[in-house]
Amino acid sequence: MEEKNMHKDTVVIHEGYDGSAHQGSLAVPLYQTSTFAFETAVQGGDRFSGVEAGNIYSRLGNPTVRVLEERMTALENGKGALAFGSGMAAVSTILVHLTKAGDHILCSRGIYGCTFGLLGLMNQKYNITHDLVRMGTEEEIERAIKPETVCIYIETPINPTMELVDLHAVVSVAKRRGLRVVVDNTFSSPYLQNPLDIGADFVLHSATKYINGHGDVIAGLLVGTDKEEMESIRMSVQKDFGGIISPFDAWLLIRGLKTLSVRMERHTSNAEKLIGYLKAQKLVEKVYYPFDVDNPQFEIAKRQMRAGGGIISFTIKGGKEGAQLFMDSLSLIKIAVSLGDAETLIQHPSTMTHSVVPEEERLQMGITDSLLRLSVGLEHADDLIADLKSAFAIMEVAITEQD
Ligand code: LCS
Repeated sequence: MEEKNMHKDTVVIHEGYDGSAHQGSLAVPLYQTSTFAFETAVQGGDRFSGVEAGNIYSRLGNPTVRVLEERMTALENGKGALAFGSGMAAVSTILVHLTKAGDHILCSRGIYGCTFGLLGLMNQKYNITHDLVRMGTEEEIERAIKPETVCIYIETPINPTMELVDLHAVVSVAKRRGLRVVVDNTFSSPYLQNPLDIGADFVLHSATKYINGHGDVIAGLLVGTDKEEMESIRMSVQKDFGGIISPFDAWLLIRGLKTLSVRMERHTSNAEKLIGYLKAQKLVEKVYYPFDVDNPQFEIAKRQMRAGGGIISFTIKGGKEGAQLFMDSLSLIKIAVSLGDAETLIQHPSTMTHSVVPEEERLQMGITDSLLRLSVGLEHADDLIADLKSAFAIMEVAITEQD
């Protein structure tokens, strides 16, 4: 069977690696080296000039990193991928690649806090402006486009509100107006959503999250639809800004990625059990999850995602104090930023991941002080529900005592 016809469950394990070229090693070898010795001086020159293909220096490419990049290219149905030392290095590289001073970036109404920070920096230093807009309809997107707009940058689902952006609508406007589309696919992973199939130009990931899945690496990945363009980014912005991944971290990602499909299925089934429980709690005001039947965006979710994944957001009674008391009352579930790990994590976006966003914009994004984000892990759902249950009981007692 041709590899390109294989299922994602198989691609995550086999793509881009042939052990017979590595003494039969089943695991991808770790090339933990900064540089590569040339056989002759002429060969070194030929590698630099591109006359001969081959390794030069690990900032320009590394065999272990290359396996990860090929696997990601196949997983996102792209034509080329680049691996980075963080998700933010992937975000900054693509935005630097696509823009110049004076350009404008159109963004989804919500974006990760540090992406928001980066856009502010680009504005201050290079007069590259941006707008965060609700992209509910094609008309709404059209109206926000300026003569200097060069790209549309979106997250869907949006961190941390779980609001969706209709990828078909964005792509249709972008094609009409000649704009590039970049999608941060961190929350879905390539197992649940493939924006390039819908017509986006670039997909990126904080690989720190589901791609790795084990909470022990910070990394990023960028996948594109044009092989030559990806290679030109490798030899320009990535090489010269230098935000590359280490071979060891790439090796850990290759290891983590092997279980992506089984992990995503468990994250999703656990999340589905938890939303039922959370929606029945009187201390919970609202639950946000893409595949919840009560979600007004459920139809969009079904058009562009295979399942809802492992992140649930919800608002809790009692505002900031209520949210903090609830978090402090949990014991199995850890209070931590990041997501997509085996451990279930909870965080308070308004004081944590999105605290850099000024209050007015934060509220426009839907991030109130009572919003909590739960990254549902791989534990048994009953144990998670038991932990949530005891935290709600502690809150009930606190409320009764107050009254
Ligand atoms: N994009 C999204 C959607 C993210 O959630 C994050 C990190 C990044 C990009 C940046 O990736 P990094 O450089 O950290 O690998 N999100 C985090 C979060 O929600 N909690 O902690 C980090």
